Amino acid sequence: MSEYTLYSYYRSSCSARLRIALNLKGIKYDLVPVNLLKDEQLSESHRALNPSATVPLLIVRGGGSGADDDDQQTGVKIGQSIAALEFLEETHQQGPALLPPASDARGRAVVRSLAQIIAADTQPPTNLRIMRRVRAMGGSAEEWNKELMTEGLRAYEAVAREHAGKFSFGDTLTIADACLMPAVWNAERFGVDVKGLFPTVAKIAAVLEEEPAVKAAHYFRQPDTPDNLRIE
Ligand SMILES: N[C@@H](CCC(=O)N[C@@H](CS)C(=O)NCC(=O)O)C(=O)O
Repeated sequence: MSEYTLYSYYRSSCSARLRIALNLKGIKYDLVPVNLLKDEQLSESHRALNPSATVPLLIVRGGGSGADDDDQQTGVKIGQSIAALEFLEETHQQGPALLPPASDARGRAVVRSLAQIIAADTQPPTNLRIMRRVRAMGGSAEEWNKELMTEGLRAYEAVAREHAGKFSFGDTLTIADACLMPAVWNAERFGVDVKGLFPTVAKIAAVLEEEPAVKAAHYFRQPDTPDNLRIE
Protein backbone atom coordinates (compact mmCIF):
# COMPACT_ATOMS: atom_id res chain seq x y z
CA MET A 1 0.00 0.00 0.00
CA SER A 2 1.36 3.47 -0.90
CA GLU A 3 1.60 6.22 1.63
CA TYR A 4 -0.97 8.12 -0.47
CA THR A 5 -4.41 6.94 -1.55
CA LEU A 6 -6.55 9.07 -3.84
CA TYR A 7 -10.28 8.43 -4.12
CA SER A 8 -11.06 9.76 -7.54
CA TYR A 9 -13.48 9.73 -10.48
CA TYR A 10 -11.97 9.98 -13.94
CA ARG A 11 -14.15 12.92 -15.02
CA SER A 12 -14.08 14.80 -11.73
CA SER A 13 -12.40 18.17 -12.13
CA CYS A 14 -11.66 18.35 -8.40
CA SER A 15 -9.94 14.95 -8.54
CA ALA A 16 -7.96 16.02 -11.60
CA ARG A 17 -6.54 18.98 -9.61
CA LEU A 18 -4.97 16.52 -7.19
CA ARG A 19 -3.83 14.11 -9.88
CA ILE A 20 -1.98 17.01 -11.55
CA ALA A 21 -0.31 18.06 -8.28
CA LEU A 22 0.62 14.51 -7.26
CA ASN A 23 2.15 13.91 -10.70
CA LEU A 24 4.03 17.21 -10.63
CA LYS A 25 5.48 16.45 -7.22
CA GLY A 26 6.36 12.92 -8.34
CA ILE A 27 4.30 11.38 -5.55
CA LYS A 28 3.22 7.77 -6.14
CA TYR A 29 -0.32 7.00 -5.04
CA ASP A 30 -2.92 4.26 -5.06
CA LEU A 31 -6.13 5.24 -6.81
CA VAL A 32 -9.53 4.10 -5.60
CA PRO A 33 -12.19 4.81 -8.22
CA VAL A 34 -15.51 6.20 -6.99
CA ASN A 35 -18.18 6.11 -9.67
CA LEU A 36 -20.22 9.28 -9.31
CA LEU A 37 -22.78 8.17 -11.87
CA LYS A 38 -23.49 5.12 -9.71
CA ASP A 39 -23.71 7.37 -6.62
CA GLU A 40 -20.83 5.58 -4.91
CA GLN A 41 -19.87 8.92 -3.32
CA LEU A 42 -23.14 8.76 -1.37
CA SER A 43 -22.48 5.31 0.14
CA GLU A 44 -22.17 4.91 3.89
CA SER A 45 -18.61 3.66 3.51
CA HIS A 46 -17.52 6.69 1.45
CA ARG A 47 -19.30 9.17 3.71
CA ALA A 48 -17.52 7.61 6.68
CA LEU A 49 -14.25 8.62 5.05
CA ASN A 50 -15.43 11.89 3.53
CA PRO A 51 -18.58 13.34 5.13
CA SER A 52 -18.89 15.77 2.20
CA ALA A 53 -19.81 12.75 0.01
CA THR A 54 -17.52 13.94 -2.75
CA VAL A 55 -14.26 13.17 -4.48
CA PRO A 56 -11.40 13.71 -4.25
CA LEU A 57 -10.41 12.30 -0.91
CA LEU A 58 -6.71 12.06 -0.18
CA ILE A 59 -5.57 9.72 2.57
CA VAL A 60 -1.99 10.09 3.74
CA ARG A 61 -0.41 7.51 5.99
CA GLY A 62 3.05 7.45 7.51
CA GLY A 63 5.85 10.00 7.27
CA GLY A 64 4.34 12.52 4.82
CA SER A 65 1.21 12.98 6.90
CA GLY A 66 2.85 14.51 9.92
CA ALA A 67 0.66 12.02 11.81
CA ASP A 68 1.65 10.52 15.13
CA ASP A 69 2.02 6.75 15.53
CA ASP A 70 -1.65 6.17 16.37
CA ASP A 71 -2.77 7.89 13.20
CA GLN A 72 -0.44 6.06 10.88
CA GLN A 73 -2.80 3.14 10.26
CA THR A 74 -5.91 5.17 9.50
CA GLY A 75 -4.04 8.09 8.00
CA VAL A 76 -4.93 11.74 7.63
CA LYS A 77 -8.08 12.20 5.55
CA ILE A 78 -8.29 15.32 3.39
CA GLY A 79 -11.68 15.67 1.73
CA GLN A 80 -11.25 19.13 0.20
CA SER A 81 -9.12 19.49 -2.90
CA ILE A 82 -7.68 22.93 -2.11
CA ALA A 83 -6.69 21.83 1.39
CA ALA A 84 -5.06 18.77 -0.17
CA LEU A 85 -3.21 20.87 -2.77
CA GLU A 86 -1.84 23.12 -0.04
CA PHE A 87 -0.97 20.08 2.10
CA LEU A 88 1.05 18.59 -0.75
CA GLU A 89 2.80 21.90 -1.26
CA GLU A 90 3.63 22.25 2.44
CA THR A 91 4.89 18.68 2.81
CA HIS A 92 6.82 18.51 -0.49
CA GLN A 93 8.75 21.75 -0.67
CA GLN A 94 11.59 19.96 -2.45
CA GLY A 95 9.39 19.31 -5.53
CA PRO A 96 8.31 22.02 -8.00
CA ALA A 97 6.66 24.85 -6.05
CA LEU A 98 2.90 25.17 -6.57
CA LEU A 99 2.71 28.53 -4.79
CA PRO A 100 4.96 31.59 -4.89
CA PRO A 101 7.35 31.72 -1.91
CA ALA A 102 6.02 32.80 1.51
CA SER A 103 7.97 36.05 1.09
CA ASP A 104 5.66 36.92 -1.84
CA ALA A 105 2.38 37.35 0.03
CA ARG A 106 0.83 39.30 -2.86
CA GLY A 107 1.72 36.60 -5.36
CA ARG A 108 0.28 33.91 -3.12
CA ALA A 109 -2.94 35.91 -2.76
CA VAL A 110 -3.28 36.20 -6.55
CA VAL A 111 -2.68 32.47 -7.08
CA ARG A 112 -5.13 31.57 -4.31
CA SER A 113 -7.72 33.98 -5.73
CA LEU A 114 -7.44 32.37 -9.16
CA ALA A 115 -7.76 28.90 -7.63
CA GLN A 116 -10.85 30.01 -5.70
CA ILE A 117 -12.50 31.55 -8.75
CA ILE A 118 -12.65 27.97 -10.00
CA ALA A 119 -12.91 25.99 -6.76
CA ALA A 120 -15.27 28.24 -4.80
CA ASP A 121 -17.22 30.18 -7.44
CA THR A 122 -17.38 28.03 -10.57
CA GLN A 123 -17.28 24.32 -9.74
CA PRO A 124 -19.73 24.15 -6.79
CA PRO A 125 -22.83 25.46 -8.63
CA THR A 126 -22.06 23.24 -11.64
CA ASN A 127 -21.55 20.04 -9.64
CA LEU A 128 -23.43 16.82 -10.41
CA ARG A 129 -25.72 17.19 -7.38
CA ILE A 130 -26.70 20.68 -8.53
CA MET A 131 -27.24 19.59 -12.13
CA ARG A 132 -29.62 16.92 -10.85
CA ARG A 133 -31.58 19.53 -8.90
CA VAL A 134 -31.75 21.88 -11.90
CA ARG A 135 -33.15 19.02 -14.01
CA ALA A 136 -35.62 18.09 -11.26
CA MET A 137 -36.96 21.67 -11.42
CA GLY A 138 -37.39 21.37 -15.18
CA GLY A 139 -34.33 23.40 -16.18
CA SER A 140 -31.54 22.60 -18.61
CA ALA A 141 -28.53 21.60 -16.55
CA GLU A 142 -26.36 21.88 -19.65
CA GLU A 143 -27.33 25.53 -20.28
CA TRP A 144 -26.98 26.26 -16.55
CA ASN A 145 -23.44 24.88 -16.54
CA LYS A 146 -22.48 26.61 -19.76
CA GLU A 147 -23.53 30.00 -18.37
CA LEU A 148 -21.90 29.56 -14.97
CA MET A 149 -18.69 28.19 -16.44
CA THR A 150 -18.57 31.12 -18.87
CA GLU A 151 -18.98 33.57 -15.97
CA GLY A 152 -16.30 31.79 -13.97
CA LEU A 153 -13.78 31.78 -16.77
CA ARG A 154 -14.56 35.43 -17.54
CA ALA A 155 -13.44 36.35 -14.02
CA TYR A 156 -10.39 34.10 -14.30
CA GLU A 157 -9.43 35.66 -17.63
CA ALA A 158 -9.62 39.19 -16.20
CA VAL A 159 -7.36 38.39 -13.24
CA ALA A 160 -4.97 36.11 -15.14
CA ARG A 161 -4.52 38.68 -17.92
CA GLU A 162 -2.63 40.88 -15.44
CA HIS A 163 -0.38 38.14 -14.09
CA ALA A 164 0.06 35.39 -16.67
CA GLY A 165 3.30 34.35 -18.26
CA LYS A 166 3.47 30.86 -19.65
CA PHE A 167 1.08 29.87 -16.85
CA SER A 168 -1.60 31.72 -14.87
CA PHE A 169 0.92 33.39 -12.58
CA GLY A 170 4.21 33.94 -14.34
CA ASP A 171 6.12 31.00 -15.74
CA THR A 172 5.62 28.47 -12.95
CA LEU A 173 2.74 26.04 -12.79
CA THR A 174 0.78 26.71 -9.58
CA ILE A 175 -2.33 25.44 -7.82
CA ALA A 176 -4.26 27.97 -9.92
CA ASP A 177 -3.29 26.06 -13.08
CA ALA A 178 -4.13 22.73 -11.45
CA CYS A 179 -7.65 24.12 -10.93
CA LEU A 180 -7.88 25.84 -14.30
CA MET A 181 -7.03 22.90 -16.57
CA PRO A 182 -9.93 20.62 -15.63
CA ALA A 183 -12.24 23.66 -15.50
CA VAL A 184 -11.37 24.27 -19.14
CA TRP A 185 -12.01 20.61 -20.01
CA ASN A 186 -15.43 20.94 -18.38
CA ALA A 187 -16.21 24.26 -20.03
CA GLU A 188 -15.39 22.86 -23.46
CA ARG A 189 -17.54 19.84 -22.75
CA PHE A 190 -20.50 22.13 -22.06
CA GLY A 191 -19.90 24.14 -25.22
CA VAL A 192 -18.12 27.23 -23.90
CA ASP A 193 -16.08 28.84 -26.68
CA VAL A 194 -12.92 29.08 -24.56
CA LYS A 195 -10.62 30.01 -27.44
CA GLY A 196 -12.95 32.67 -28.80
CA LEU A 197 -13.91 34.29 -25.50
CA PHE A 198 -10.89 33.87 -23.26
CA PRO A 199 -7.56 34.27 -25.08
CA THR A 200 -5.38 34.30 -21.94
CA VAL A 201 -7.03 31.20 -20.54
CA ALA A 202 -6.82 29.45 -23.92
CA LYS A 203 -3.11 30.25 -24.23
CA ILE A 204 -2.37 28.93 -20.73
CA ALA A 205 -4.49 25.83 -21.34
CA ALA A 206 -2.58 25.04 -24.55
CA VAL A 207 0.71 25.11 -22.61
CA LEU A 208 -0.75 23.09 -19.72
CA GLU A 209 -2.02 20.37 -22.05
CA GLU A 210 1.55 19.65 -23.13
CA GLU A 211 2.79 19.13 -19.55
CA PRO A 212 3.41 15.42 -18.82
CA ALA A 213 1.90 15.74 -15.31
CA VAL A 214 -1.26 17.21 -16.81
CA LYS A 215 -1.44 14.68 -19.63
CA ALA A 216 -1.23 11.81 -17.15
CA ALA A 217 -4.03 13.40 -15.09
CA HIS A 218 -6.38 13.73 -18.08
CA TYR A 219 -9.92 12.43 -17.69
CA PHE A 220 -9.39 9.93 -20.48
CA ARG A 221 -6.17 8.37 -19.15
CA GLN A 222 -7.40 7.11 -15.78
CA PRO A 223 -7.77 3.53 -14.56
CA ASP A 224 -11.55 4.06 -14.36
CA THR A 225 -11.90 5.77 -17.76
CA PRO A 226 -14.42 3.76 -19.80
CA ASP A 227 -12.82 1.97 -22.76
CA ASN A 228 -14.77 3.98 -25.34
CA LEU A 229 -13.30 7.28 -24.02
CA ARG A 230 -9.74 6.11 -23.36
CA ILE A 231 -6.91 7.94 -25.22
CA GLU A 232 -3.19 7.20 -25.49
N1 LIG B 1 -15.13 21.59 -2.47
C1 LIG B 1 -14.89 20.22 -2.85
C2 LIG B 1 -15.82 19.86 -3.99
C3 LIG B 1 -15.78 18.39 -4.32
C4 LIG B 1 -16.80 18.02 -5.36
O1 LIG B 1 -17.84 18.67 -5.49
N2 LIG B 1 -16.49 16.97 -6.10
C5 LIG B 1 -17.40 16.52 -7.13
C6 LIG B 1 -16.63 15.99 -8.33
S1 LIG B 1 -15.65 17.26 -9.07
C7 LIG B 1 -18.28 15.42 -6.58
O2 LIG B 1 -17.79 14.55 -5.90
N3 LIG B 1 -19.59 15.46 -6.89
C8 LIG B 1 -20.48 14.47 -6.45
C9 LIG B 1 -21.91 14.95 -6.37
O3 LIG B 1 -22.20 16.07 -6.79
O4 LIG B 1 -22.73 14.17 -5.89
C10 LIG B 1 -13.42 20.04 -3.26
O5 LIG B 1 -12.81 20.99 -3.74
O6 LIG B 1 -12.86 18.96 -3.06
